[in-house]
Amino acid sequence: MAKTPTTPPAKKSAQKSTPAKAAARNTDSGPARPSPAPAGDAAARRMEDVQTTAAALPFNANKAGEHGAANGLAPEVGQHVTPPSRLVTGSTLSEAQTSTKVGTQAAEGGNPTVAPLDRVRVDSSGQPLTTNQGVRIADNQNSLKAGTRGPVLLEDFILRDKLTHFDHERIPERIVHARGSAAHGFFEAYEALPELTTAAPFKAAGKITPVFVRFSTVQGERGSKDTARDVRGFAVKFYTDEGNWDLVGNNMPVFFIQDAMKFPDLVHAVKPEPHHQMPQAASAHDTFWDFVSLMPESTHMLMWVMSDRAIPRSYATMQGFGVHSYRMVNAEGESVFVKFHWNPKFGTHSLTWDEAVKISGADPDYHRRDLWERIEGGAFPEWELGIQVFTEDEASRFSFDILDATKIVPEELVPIRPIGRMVLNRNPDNFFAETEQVAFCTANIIPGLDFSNDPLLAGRIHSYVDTQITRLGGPNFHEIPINSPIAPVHNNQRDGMHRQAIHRGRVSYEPNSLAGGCPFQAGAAGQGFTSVAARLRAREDQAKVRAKPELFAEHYNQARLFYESQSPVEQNHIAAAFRFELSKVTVPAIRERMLASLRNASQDLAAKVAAGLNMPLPEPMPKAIARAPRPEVKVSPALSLFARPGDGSIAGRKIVMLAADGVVGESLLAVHAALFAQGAVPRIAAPRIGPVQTADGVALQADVSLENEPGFLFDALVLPDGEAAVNALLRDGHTYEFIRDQYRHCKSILALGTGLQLLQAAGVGTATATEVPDPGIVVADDAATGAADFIEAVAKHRHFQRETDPPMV
Ligand code: HDE
Repeated sequence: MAKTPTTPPAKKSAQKSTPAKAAARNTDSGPARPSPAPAGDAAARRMEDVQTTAAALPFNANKAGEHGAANGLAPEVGQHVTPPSRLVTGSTLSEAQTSTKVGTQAAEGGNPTVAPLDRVRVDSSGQPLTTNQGVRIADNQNSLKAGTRGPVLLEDFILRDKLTHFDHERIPERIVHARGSAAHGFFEAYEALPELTTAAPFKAAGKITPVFVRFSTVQGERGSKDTARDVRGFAVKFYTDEGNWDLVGNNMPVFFIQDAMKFPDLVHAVKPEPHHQMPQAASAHDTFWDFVSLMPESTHMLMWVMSDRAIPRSYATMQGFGVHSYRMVNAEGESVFVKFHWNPKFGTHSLTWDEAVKISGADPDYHRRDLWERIEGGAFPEWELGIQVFTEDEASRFSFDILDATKIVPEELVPIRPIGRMVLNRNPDNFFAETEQVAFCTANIIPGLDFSNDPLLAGRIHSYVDTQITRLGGPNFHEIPINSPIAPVHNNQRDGMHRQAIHRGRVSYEPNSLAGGCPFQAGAAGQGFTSVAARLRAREDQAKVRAKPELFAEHYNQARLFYESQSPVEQNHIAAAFRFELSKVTVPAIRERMLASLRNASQDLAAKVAAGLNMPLPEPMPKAIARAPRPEVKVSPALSLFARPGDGSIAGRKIVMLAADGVVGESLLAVHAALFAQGAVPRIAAPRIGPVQTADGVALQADVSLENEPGFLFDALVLPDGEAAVNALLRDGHTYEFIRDQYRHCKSILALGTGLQLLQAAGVGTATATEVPDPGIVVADDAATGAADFIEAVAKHRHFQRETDPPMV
């Protein structure tokens, strides 16, 4: 490559006029035959070099190969040549003029819009306030007026700069998944997977790929509560060195519907009802149950949504799923189907319904705060990525269709192979710039992966890109820093709202000869993305149809599988959730229809729900399939939340320790230290924040008051020793709520010494309803033993042995 000119072109007056020089100074027409460029004349040199470059590509050598099926399998690399000088690809000779604004010229083959986010991070330490134009603001307190009591002047460009920007600070919220929180982290591959895929993240053992992950609820608006009963979004953007891959999944492995055609109907049904915009972030209303009771394919998903999976304790304690079948493709072009699973290191843990409802009032940001605090505190959320791999032949023998997003592939049928881990270890610097502006698109896929023909996925491939165009104001949302890949970006897309990249040169089309053919198509040899060519076998001919495969008509086998695979506690919770939701419905016919459908999934569940609603059981709903195929798996223990208790640690758990004047400080602080040492977050709560007078003179500060953080916000409770403190706490009604809520929500309680009196006064026994000692209630005089037993109890998360319906306490 020839050297770039660094000196400005010589001044006109000093030049000797020649026809070549004169021709090179015009932007239209040109000589019949180019004359050799006189030495030192950049314009003439450019003209000659452009001619040389264009002449090196006398015809489109790729044209012939573009035709026929072979191209589909292995498209050619686009023809290209290296021009004799960079003058050829420049926009203007005047790029040799530099300034502190224009800089110099684009680095060869460069695109700094894909550089690390530091390029746009701003820090204002030690800096004066300015307008958006960089003009320093002398007075940020007063608008400009005609006299101190006079009208404000239109000329006040500083006020207008500030207000105008403020007036436009909001963008449309996501139509679904509006409420969410996100974090940065990394994915680390356990091993290379060459037999399965060429996808960049899986190319070598230990390979690190940066990720940005956003969790969300589906139904609620951007400011809605975190603990609604809802599906959670689990969207992962992998910034791979071969382009961005977005695995936009949920915390449940199935979905309500089978075809994208029904998505707007589903969302209209579940969102607040359009006439009065109620209820917010809740499925417990007529339109949702009207719709799903007429859509039996939703039944399986309803089981998941009515289970405790819909009220996770933390984003860090829920699974994630890719939901659809995807493909992995190896270097030979061979492909297999895969299902993606994220399994949390901290285990799968949920809230109880009563707790979720209360938390939504006291802390609507419960999950957002939890994610933030875990990362700030170093208890980094972590998941293992696993895949289920199966071929089309294997899939053809399954009792369900792998293109049906209302079906799982049971782990007992196809085991999960762990292939890497993901750790979230960095909070965003700015919620709007990162979490709000991140644009996940299922269309973002990389070589080595491909879509399946799932008709729901097909709609998503369109919808996500489309939605960002309105949400983020135009087609250049990929240039917003959080969305830009780390892989180089070079193409001929130009213009549009808010364009950031400044492209050098005049060529924005392909094929071209004027830029030496660049950027050229990568072809198969250049690791370009190629779609899997294989067509799925179908029984009917491949005519254009609006139809579903026959097996999509089987709606209940896996709803039953899910219910039958739950522990009795979880089954009770599912029944209670259906009871609650359907009791909120105002139209009896809808309740009845839903019960009729549930009978096809589980007689037991239908009977429990009917009893809960004080209703007789209706006749089962007619089924869409005459003879349902026999499922290969009847019970899948892996579907129970209890199947994945996690690493058994209590890291990240929030534990409240009650205190009041007269408390024994030493034992409380000993337990505090023991909990902290295990990575938990203990907090001392007293009637008022601030210093607490201890009986033993130990210095103690309450950082929480009984009124500002109610007990149900914590994972466990410690009741203190100390006669005077106990008496003081007994005079405060909050104390009883703390204890009863902890007890009702089946959490662990430690009573130190006289603290036992608090338990008794709150009407909480140390035995379960069946008179078996309650392992979640630890009574101890000695802080060290008490702490050890308590930590063990907290690690169990919940003690459902004590649960009754209705609650006794
Ligand atoms: Fe989405 N979905 N979806 N979805 N979805 C959106 O895209 C859509 C579906 C999921 O944190 C929207 O950027 C259609 C299944 C997540 O920013 C929108 C269909 C699954 C997120 C959209 C589905 C999801 C979204 C709204 C049926 C689980 C949040 C804003 C064909 C596998 C991503 C946006 C984030 C967001 C469309 C079904 C998960 C409107 C048309 C199935 C996690 O484009």
